[in-house]
Amino acid sequence: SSNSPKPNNRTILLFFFFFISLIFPFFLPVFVNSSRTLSLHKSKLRFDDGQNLTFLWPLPSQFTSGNQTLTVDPNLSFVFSGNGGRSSYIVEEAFQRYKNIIFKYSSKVSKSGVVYDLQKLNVIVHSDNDELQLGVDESYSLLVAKNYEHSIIGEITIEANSVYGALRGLETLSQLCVFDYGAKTVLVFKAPWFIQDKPRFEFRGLSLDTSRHYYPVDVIKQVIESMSYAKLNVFHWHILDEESFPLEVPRYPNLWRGAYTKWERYTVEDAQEIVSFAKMRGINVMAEVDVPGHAESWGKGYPDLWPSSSCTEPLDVSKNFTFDVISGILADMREIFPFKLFHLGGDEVNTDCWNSTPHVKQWLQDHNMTTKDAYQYFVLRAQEIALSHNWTPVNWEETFNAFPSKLNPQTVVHNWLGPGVCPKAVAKGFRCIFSNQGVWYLDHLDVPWDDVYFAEPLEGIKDASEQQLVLGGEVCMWSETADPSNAQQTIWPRAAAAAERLWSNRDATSATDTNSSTLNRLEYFRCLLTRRGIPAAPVRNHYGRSPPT
Ligand code: CP6
Repeated sequence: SSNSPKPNNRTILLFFFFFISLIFPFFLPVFVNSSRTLSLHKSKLRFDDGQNLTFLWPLPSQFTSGNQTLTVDPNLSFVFSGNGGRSSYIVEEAFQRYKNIIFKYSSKVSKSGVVYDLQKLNVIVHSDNDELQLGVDESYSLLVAKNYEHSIIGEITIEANSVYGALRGLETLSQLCVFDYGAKTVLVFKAPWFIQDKPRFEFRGLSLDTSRHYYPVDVIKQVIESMSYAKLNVFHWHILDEESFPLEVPRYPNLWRGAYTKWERYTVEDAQEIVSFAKMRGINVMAEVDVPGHAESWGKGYPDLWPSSSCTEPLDVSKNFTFDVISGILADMREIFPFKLFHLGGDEVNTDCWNSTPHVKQWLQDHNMTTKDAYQYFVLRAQEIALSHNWTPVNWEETFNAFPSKLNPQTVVHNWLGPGVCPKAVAKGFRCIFSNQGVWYLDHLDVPWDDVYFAEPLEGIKDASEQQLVLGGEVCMWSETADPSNAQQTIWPRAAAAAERLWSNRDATSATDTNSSTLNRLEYFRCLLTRRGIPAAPVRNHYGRSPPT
C-alpha cells in the first residue's frame, strides 16, 4: 500500500478553515498557504504544484514513473547474479557504500511490525570481465516496483552489461531514495520507476592540479568519490608542473626533491591506492606529465634538465638525458596507471630561452632546426615513448595547432583555448576532448552554472562520423588559487552541470529551460552533495527570490 499522509490535527484544522471560508471567504488565502506548507513539511522537498517530482542528476536517457510512494527497508537485502556465477567485490562494496548513503539519516534497523514495500535489491551483471577502460559499457536498467509482474515482495532490480553499469544504477537508485522526516522512513516517490540509461559520451572528466597546491590522498579520494555521484568517469591527474614535483619516481629518486616539502609527496603506493579507489567507483585515472613546458620543478633534483640556471624552462631539448628521464618516469608510471590514455601536456611552451642558451643554440644549428621545429621534435619524441609503453598519447591543443599533420594519428587532442579546435581536429581524423576554458575551467569563478550547462562538445561538428571522434569533455580544476580548503566548493555544483551535458541526451533539457526543472534539479543535487558531506557551493544567489510557497 502506498504511504499516503494520514489525517492529523492540522488536516482537520484545514477542513475546519475550509468550511468556515465557504461562509467567510477571506479565510481562503490562509487555507491555500497552510496546505502547501504542510506538504512541504512532510516531504522536505521543494517542489511546485504541477511540477514533476524528478530529482535525478544527471537525467537518465529514458525513464517512466508512476504515482505510488514506496517505503524502503533499512535491512535491504542484496542478491547478486551473473558475472559468470562469481560474486563481485566491486558491486558488493558499492552496495555497502550506497546503503550507508541511503540510510544515513534514518534508523539502520527495520521497525518491528512494519512491512516495507521494498525489501530486496537484485543486481544482475552480464559479464565476468571487471576491466575498466575507456568505452566500458556503463548502461543499466533499473526497476523499482512493488508486486511487479510475478514478484511477491517489492523488489529493486538493476541489470547491466558490466559491473560499472551496475555502479551507475546504484547511484541512480540512491538518488530516488529520499529520507522523509515525517514518516522517519526512506521513501521512493513516483514509483513504479523503470529506467533505461546509458552515457552520451564515453569520456566524462574532471582534472585536478596537485602541483600548484598539494592535496593529501584523502582529499583526492573525496574528489573522486564526489565525481561518482555525478557519473563522471575520468579523473585527470595533473600531478606535476613547474611549481612542484610531488610524485615518487623510483628510477629517478631525486625528482621528488621538487616537492614543496617531504610531507607534500605521493609515494608509488599512494598513487596506486588512488587508482584502485577510483576503479572501485568506475573511474579511470589519466595521469599527465606535461612536457616540455610546465616542467621547471624537475630540475630541482636533476639540474641538467634545465638548459641553464637562467633558462629553467622548457626542458633541455638538446640532451638525451632529458628523454631518458621521461622514459624512466613513464616506465615507473606504467606500474601505477592502467588507463590507456596518457596525457603529455605540450601546452604554453615558450622556447625563446632555448635560442639564448649557447649549447642549445648550437644543437639547433647542428640539427638545422628552428625552435618551433625543436618543439615538434620534443613532443613527437615524448609521444614515441608513451606509445612504446602501449599508451595512447593525449596532448593539449597547441601541439595540434602547431603541426597537425605530424602528430601521431592516435593522438587525442585536448581542447582548451576557446571552442574552435575539436571541429578542426576531428575533420583531420583525430579524436578530441572538449574543455573550452571560457566555460569549463572551474577556476574561472565568474562563469555561471548555465554557461557551463549549455556548453556543447559537438558544437560546429555536423558529420556523424566526425561526431564519433569527440570522446567527450572535461572540466578543469587548476590550483593556482585553490587547495583543499576551497577545491570542492569550486568544483561543485558547476562540474555537475558539465556532467549532465556529458551523460544525458543532447536535448534532455532545452536552452530556454534555465529557470525551471533543470535549475531545481541542480539545486537538489547540490543539496544531495552537502548531505553526503561534500561542501558544494550554492548554485546561484537567491536575492530577490520569494520564499518557497
Ligand atoms: N597550467 C598548465 C595551467 C594552465 C594550462 N596548463 C592554464 C592556462 C590558462 C588558464 C588556466 C590554466 N595553469 N599546465 C593550460 C592547459 Cl586561464
